[in-house]
Amino acid sequence: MTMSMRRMGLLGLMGLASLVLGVVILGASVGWAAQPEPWRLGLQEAVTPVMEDIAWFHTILVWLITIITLFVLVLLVIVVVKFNAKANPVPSKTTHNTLIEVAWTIIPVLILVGIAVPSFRLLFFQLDLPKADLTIKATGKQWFWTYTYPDNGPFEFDSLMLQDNERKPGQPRLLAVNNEVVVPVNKVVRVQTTAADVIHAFAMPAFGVKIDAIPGRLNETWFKATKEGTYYGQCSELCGKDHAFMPIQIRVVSDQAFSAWIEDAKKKFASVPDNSKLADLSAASR
Ligand SMILES: [Cu+2]
Repeated sequence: MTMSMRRMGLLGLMGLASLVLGVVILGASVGWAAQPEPWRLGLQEAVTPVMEDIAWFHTILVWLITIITLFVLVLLVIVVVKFNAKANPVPSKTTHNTLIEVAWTIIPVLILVGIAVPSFRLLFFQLDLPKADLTIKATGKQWFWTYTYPDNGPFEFDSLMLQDNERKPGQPRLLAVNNEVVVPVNKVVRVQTTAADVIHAFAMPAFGVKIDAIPGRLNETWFKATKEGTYYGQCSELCGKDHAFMPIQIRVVSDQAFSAWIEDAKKKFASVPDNSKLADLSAASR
């Protein structure tokens, strides 16, 4: 095998690898669902304006990367075929070409600026909280989440992953919880996150939400779910041995269903005792 043949083989392999990678990434940008699925490569279905923008931006970038990669591959192949030692025994001594040098500086700069503009627009969209219709507070704990609804009354509940023997048919393994978060559809929900022990992260792929939950600090983000349904997410910060077993389940419902759920929750999760009850208890124990 001659040197150039070996080089050809190597380049061919590299080309094939980048092509496969391109196809895989392209595949990753099609196909949707509201929870992780076996063999899924793409993003989950977007159900918030933020996630729609993220998915759009992701697709644009994948196309851009694919085109650039193929362009570079074509250039490499031309170099290998036209300018190897056999085809081109007397190499040119050219060292500068002002036009090409300016072009290969300016064009990438323009591409990067073109990426930066929608990128920053998306960042501001995510981080600039609109006026919220309601707030939920998620506290990460080893290894479950505790939720409160600060503007809907004094109740608090723990949300623990269902074990295999607790799951009903249709409830996904490692994702379904005993007490889900319920929010109204088409309402701006402010999510406040914190943690009681170590750093956790509140992540809901279909909503485009991922935010750290840090002890002693209150982070906030937002979402506006535009489609009723049940959505699953997970803790996304390594937080100890059961990090993989503290999923997040959010059910998006109509306004009426949400009001009804709030009334139920106030009774069901009335674990935060008000003072009159405390007085009763202490009187009873006397
Ligand atoms: Cu965690």
